[in-house]
This record gives sequence, C-alpha cells and structure tokens, in this order.
Amino acid sequence: MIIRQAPDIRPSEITPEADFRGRREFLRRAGVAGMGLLAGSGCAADDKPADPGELRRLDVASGSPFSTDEAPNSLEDIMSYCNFYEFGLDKRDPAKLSGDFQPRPWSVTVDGEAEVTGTFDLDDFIGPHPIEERVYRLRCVEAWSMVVPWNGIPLGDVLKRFKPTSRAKYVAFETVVRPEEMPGQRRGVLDFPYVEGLTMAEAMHPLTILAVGVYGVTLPNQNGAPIRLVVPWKYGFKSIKSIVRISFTEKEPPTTWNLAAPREYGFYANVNPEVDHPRWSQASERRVGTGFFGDRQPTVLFNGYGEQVASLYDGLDLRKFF
Ligand SMILES: Nc1nc2c(c(=O)[nH]1)N[C@H]1C(S)=C(S)[C@@H](COP(=O)(O)O)O[C@H]1N2
Ligand SMILES: [Mo]
Repeated sequence: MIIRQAPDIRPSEITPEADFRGRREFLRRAGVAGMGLLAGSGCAADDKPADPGELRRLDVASGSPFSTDEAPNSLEDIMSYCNFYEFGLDKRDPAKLSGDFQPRPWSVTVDGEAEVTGTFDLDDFIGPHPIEERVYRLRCVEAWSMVVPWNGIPLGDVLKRFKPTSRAKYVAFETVVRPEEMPGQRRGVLDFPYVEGLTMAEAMHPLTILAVGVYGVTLPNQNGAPIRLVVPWKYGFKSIKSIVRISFTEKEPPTTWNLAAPREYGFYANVNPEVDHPRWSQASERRVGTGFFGDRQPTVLFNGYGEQVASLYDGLDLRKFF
C-alpha cells in the first residue's frame, strides 16, 4: 500500500511552496510550522473555504524529467481557484462546498475491452505503482493557467495491468455521482456523471498520469480526491476528477463538455493558440498567482509539450479535430 497511514496533517499545517525544493525538510516540519494556509486566503469570514479534511502525506519520488522548472503555484492557489462543477460554478465553490465529500473508502471499476476487469479498492488499484512528482502546466480552456506539482502514477502503467484487447481504441472515464455530497449535482448545470475520454495512444503516453496528490499530500476534495486524471497538453477539462470508472472502448466515448456545447469543445481539446474558442481568443493566458490580476503570457501549442506529444497527431487536422 502506497498511501501511508502517517500521522494526519491538517491543511492549515502545510507549508508547501516554502520548502518545495527541500521536500524532506518540508515533511519533517509540516506538523510544526503552520503558516495558516486558509487564514492567508484573504476571504471574508462568511466566504471561508470548507475545511477539506485530512490530507495525508505521500511517499513521492521527485526529479522527473517531465517536470517543468517553472515556479509552481502555491497550494493555496491550487486549492482555492478550482473548476469542479459538481460543487458549483464559481471558482471558489469547490473549496467552500466540498467539505462533506468522502473520498475514502473509494473503489474504481475497470470494464470494457480488457482481459482483466472488476471493481478494485483504491489502495489495490494504485498500490503496485510508485508515486512520482510531476510539476506540470495546467491550461484551462477559459484562458487561465497554473503550474501544479502533482503526485501520481503514469496512467499507462496502470492500464497495462488490465490487458486491454486489440479492440480497445479509447479509454473512457467517469466521475462519481453523489448529489448528497456534491451540491452542484443537485442543480443539474451539466449532465452528470461528468465523463471524459482519451485515445489509447494518449492514455498510454508517459506524460498522462492519474494524480492522487499534490505537494506531497493526498488530493484535496476540490482538486478531485481521491484520484483524477492529468493530461498536461490538453485543456484542463480533459483532466477529469474523482474517477470511479475506467472503460476500454472501441468507439470514441462521449465527453461532458462536447455534449454540452459541441461547437465550443471538441474531443481532442489539445491546447492550441491558433484555434480560438468561438467566444474568446486562445492566443494568450493569465497565469494565476502572478501580478495583481495574473500576468498574461502567450499560449504554446500542446501547452509546451509538443516535443513529446506532437507525433500523436501526425496527419490530423488540428482545426477539424479540436
Ligand atoms: N468531474 C469534473 N472534473 C473536472 C471538472 C469538473 O467540473 N468536473 N473541471 C475541469 C476543468 S474545466 C479544469 S480547468 C480542471 C481544474 O482542476 P483544478 O481545479 O484541480 O485546478 O478540472 C477539470 N476536471
Ligand atoms: Mo477548465
């Protein structure tokens, strides 16, 4: 089992970015030196994020060649500025309204075109894989971005264990449905469950991970606890949160934002500064946590991961398959 039952730490005890480059030192001091994560958020008293509960420490191997050395956003930024419509539409809703969500115990069902299928406890599901740190850029289709030090496991390594058949051409993902714990699901702004999908080649690509933590602790509820996808060269909406089902399919699976607005959101959703959203430009992005409003910077094709992933799309018209 990889998620250690180390002494629980409260989010208010975490001093992540301060010691980001000295992980061991950070973990040693995490229980002692609190900088008041939530207190520092500048929220009014009636606007306080919910206590996201226990965040447990993870054993994480850092130093991945896939990590960017750009400055990561603070854990406070990452936890307080979220998209997770199951908890509401406002960026602050997931932090404020996810306190009742229970990310443990958790199980993931694997089905479809594979030799091994079934429902697995999360610890068994991720257990065989060492957790790696991957510091990735996250580019939302809404034209803001962050840098997030995820902790996770390569999706491809996990999928191989289930021996997909030759008919498996895509991988579909589904988020949990729990209207009692997820107030946004009681209001039907989107058709839930939230669903997403990747081609098999995208799913097997070494950049694609299942994240189970951030900054060396288990994922906060608002960031997709206990397990979410991270596909750094695609718009953030592909990185589906709180996954309960993974299905190997022969046909391209439906995806939530494509179903909601097919002209605005395609299946591929590769970050591309030259393919504008019908209602706004994708040429630049606002980096959350810089400057007063966030400094604008140019957006890069495939979110800067073109060297690794461009060959996946050889011969594909990126305007047509947006
Ligand atoms: N189930 C689910 N997954 C989701 C979303 C959502 O609303 N529901 N929002 C997506 C969008 S639009 C983005 S930008 C990222 C944001 O991840 P973060 O809030 O952890 O930064 O999550 C994605 N995954
Ligand atoms: Mo997004």
